[in-house]
Amino acid sequence: MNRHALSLALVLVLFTATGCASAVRQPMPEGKNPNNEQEHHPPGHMQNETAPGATRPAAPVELTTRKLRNLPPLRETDEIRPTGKVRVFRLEAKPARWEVVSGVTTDAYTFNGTVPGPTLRATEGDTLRVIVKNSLPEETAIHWHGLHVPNNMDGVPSFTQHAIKPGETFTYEFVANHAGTYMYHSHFNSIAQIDKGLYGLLIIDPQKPDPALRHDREYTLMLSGWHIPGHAGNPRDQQQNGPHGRAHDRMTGMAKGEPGLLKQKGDVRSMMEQGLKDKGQPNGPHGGMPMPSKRPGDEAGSTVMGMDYNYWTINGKAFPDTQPIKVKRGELVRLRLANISNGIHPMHLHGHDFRILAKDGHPLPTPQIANTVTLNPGETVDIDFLADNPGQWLFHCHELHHTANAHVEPGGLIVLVKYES
Ligand SMILES: [Cu+2]
Repeated sequence: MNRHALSLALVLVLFTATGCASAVRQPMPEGKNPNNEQEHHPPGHMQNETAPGATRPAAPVELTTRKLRNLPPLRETDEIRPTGKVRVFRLEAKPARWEVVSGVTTDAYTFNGTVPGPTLRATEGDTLRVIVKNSLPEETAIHWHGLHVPNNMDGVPSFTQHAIKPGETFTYEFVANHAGTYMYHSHFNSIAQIDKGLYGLLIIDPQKPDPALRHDREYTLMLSGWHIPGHAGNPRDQQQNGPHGRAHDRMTGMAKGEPGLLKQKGDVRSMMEQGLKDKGQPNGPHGGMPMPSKRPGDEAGSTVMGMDYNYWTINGKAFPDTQPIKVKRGELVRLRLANISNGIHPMHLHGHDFRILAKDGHPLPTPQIANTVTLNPGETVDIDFLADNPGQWLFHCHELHHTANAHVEPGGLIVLVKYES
């Protein structure tokens, strides 16, 4: 190929490429329209929205993200001075009936009759004295999740203390040593006791809060999972039926009136219970994993299989019974999230971005801007958002099996962000 032929070929290639680009109306960089023709823009493009004859360009839109970035981060305290204040709390671990959603009530283990238990709150440097009475039919103990307590206050029977026997009282005492969002929960027969409701939030406020970072409102959201006997829809049923099998049919309403479905789910449960007894069997439902033997909590209707959830709750309630997050336009809203379940929850906020301020109580020096934050089991996360987009928005787990009640959508881990006028 001679030089002229090469040039021609190159021009043809360029022409063809330009022609293609025009045909599909790909956006061109500013000032680089080789054909000098009027550019086409898809509907909604800024240039098409300028009214004919208008001379004043529209004011730039200030992005929420920018506003969030301009806010100061949370600060970690360098030094805690004891305040000399003793904050006394009384917790009674006791059985109670708990309604996770209207019409669905289960046998729960509670602190003071509620799930979660009362939120314990103190300031850095305060002494926390928590008097725990065990009114359960079995032993228990409380672990202070995320706190640096003396070893004998850590609440792990056989390692740091004797379990608190039924009818006994035990007093925990320690200094609230760093600000943040933490949890307390049972650390005995843990899967059964936690999944029945033995947990709560523990919030420690800084001694010297940053006056430049003031939140107008604050909400706590504790995420938990439940296995409620007699209700369909645990993950193993789904595995048994396949991802688009009977469980899915029930979710989409295709299997309405189908006989035998619940019976089959009951059969699956029997198989699972048999599997528990046959511990270590290679082809059992636990793949040969050694399973703990039956424990006292099992008799009360719970199982020791933590992933056997069919209900998910925020502060003890499944959607639509979750309490809405009420905000007013212009407010800076702080949410403290804690995941006490054995599931992973990517929590997603509609219509807004938020800052991830702190993880496991610790402030992030540069808060991350996001609209989804994932909480692994045992994690706490603090986020804040600017309420600048009025309406009624969802804040929900994006593991969509967690936004259903016994496989019926919508339910579970959904909460509404509601603007008040
Ligand atoms: Cu989830």
